[in-house]
Amino acid sequence: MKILNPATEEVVAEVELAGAAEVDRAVEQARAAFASWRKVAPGDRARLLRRFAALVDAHAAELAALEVAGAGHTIGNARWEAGNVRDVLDFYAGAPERNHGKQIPVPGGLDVTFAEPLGVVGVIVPWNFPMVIMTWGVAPALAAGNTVVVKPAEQTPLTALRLAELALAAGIPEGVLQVLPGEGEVAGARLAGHPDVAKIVFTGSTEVGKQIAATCAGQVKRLTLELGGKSANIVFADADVAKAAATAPYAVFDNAGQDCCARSRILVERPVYDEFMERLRAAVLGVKVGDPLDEGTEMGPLISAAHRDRVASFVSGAPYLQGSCPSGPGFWFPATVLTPEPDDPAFIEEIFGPVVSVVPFDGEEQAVRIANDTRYGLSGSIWTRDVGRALRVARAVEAGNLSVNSHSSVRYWTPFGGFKQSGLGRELGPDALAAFTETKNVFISEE
Ligand code: TXE
Repeated sequence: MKILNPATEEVVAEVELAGAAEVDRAVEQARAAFASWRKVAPGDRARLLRRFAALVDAHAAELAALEVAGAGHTIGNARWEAGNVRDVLDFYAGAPERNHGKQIPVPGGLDVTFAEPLGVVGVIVPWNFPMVIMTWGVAPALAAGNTVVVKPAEQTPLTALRLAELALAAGIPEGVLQVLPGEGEVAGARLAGHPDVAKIVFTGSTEVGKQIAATCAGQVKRLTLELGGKSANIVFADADVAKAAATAPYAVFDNAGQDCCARSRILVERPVYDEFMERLRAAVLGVKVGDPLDEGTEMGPLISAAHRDRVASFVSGAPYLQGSCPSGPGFWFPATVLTPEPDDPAFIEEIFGPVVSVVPFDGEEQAVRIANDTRYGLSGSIWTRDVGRALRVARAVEAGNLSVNSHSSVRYWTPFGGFKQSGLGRELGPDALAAFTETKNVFISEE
C-alpha cells in the first residue's frame, strides 16, 4: 500500500499489508515468545524497556520526521510525540520491579496473589497519533510480561514499524513486539478474533469499537477501548475569558482536530458570549496553517482526501468564521467556527477535523445538561474562578478526563479513558498495568 504525505500527496513509502495468514503466524510467534518473556527477571525486563526508551530518544528526530511525512503532523507536535513515547516507555520500565502481589491474612495458611501476564496482546492503532497511541498499549503490556502484536492504521504504519526495529535493537527478543500493517477488516478483525490473543487494546471509531467488543465478548477476551469524543469546553462568565478564548483554538484545532480529546463544543455563559466570540475570532484567524515542517506552523493537513470530504460534509451553509489554508496539493481544511442549532449533526457527531461549534448557555445547570447531552464522555474543560463551581461541574460532567482552567488532557502519570460510548477501561498511569495482568490467588495450607 502507498503511504501518502498528507501535506503534499507525494508517496513517501510503500508498505506490504498482512493478511489473515500473516496475523496467524505473528500470533503463533508471539505465543512462543511469551513462554520465555514472562520469565525474564523483572530487573532485566526493566532494563530492556529503558534501553528501548533510550533508543527512541536517540532516534527522536527521525521518528518525528517520519510522523510529519506519514501523518501530516506539525514538526513541533511530532517532537512532543516522540518524547511522549520515550517517557511512557521509561514510566512503565519502573513497573516490572514494583508490580507486586499481596499477602492476605486468612486462617489456616498463607494466601498470596500474583499479577500474572495475560499472554498475547493485540494493539489496534488509529492514524491520528500513531506512535503515541501504539506505545500507550505496548509499554504497559510488555512491562507486565505480555507479548504484543500491533496492527497500525492503514494510513500510518511507518513509525510503528520503526519502533519495532528499535525494540529489537534494544535487545527485546524477537517475537515479543511485532508490527503488522494491514487493513482493519482483514488483519485487524483477525487479530481481534484470534483465539490465542488474550486481550485487545483498541483505539478508533466507536462503530468499530462496538464490533470488536462483540467479537471479544464471544471469547470473553479482555478489552480496553478508547473511542470517539465530543468534548465540551465550558466557559463561565467569571472566568479569565481572554485566556479561555486565546487557548480554545488549540484545544480543538491541534492536530487539525484529529484528536479524540478535541474540545469541539464550546459552551459560553451568555453575559460573556459576545466578548468571547470577539476574542475567539482573533485567536482562530491567528492560527498558523501550512507546511508541517515549518517551525512556526500550528496546524497541518487532514490525514486523507476521504477524511477531508467527511469533515466538509458537516459544514453546511456559511460558517460563522473560517480561517485560511493552503489550496493544495495536500488534504487541507481551514479552521472553522460554527454556531449551530442543538440538533445539527455538527453539534452532535464527532467531526475529527478543525471545526468547532459554539453555543451560549444560561447558568451552571444548563451548562452541565448540554455538556452531558451526548453519547460520548472523554474529556472537557471548565473555565471559572469559582473553586466550588469548578468542583461541582467537574463532578457533574460525565467524562473521564476534565481540566479546570486548562485544556490539558494527557499526562502519562494519570489515568486516561472515557465514560459512556467513549470507551472502556483506562490507559496510562500506574493503574493501566492491572489491565494487562490477571490476578491469581494461591492458598498454601499450613496443615
Ligand atoms: O477509524 P477506524 P477510521 C473516529 C473519528 C474518525 C472516525 C473514522 O471520528 O473520523 O473514527 O476513522 C482498524 N476490526 N476516530 O475509519 O476504522 C483500522 O485499520 C479490527 C477516533 O480511521 O475505527 C485502524 O487500525 N480493526 C479515534 C483502527 O481500527 C479494524 C481515532 C481505527 O480505524 C476494523 C481514529 C475491524 N473491523 C478515529 N476496522 C480516537 N479515539 O482517537 C477498522 N479497524
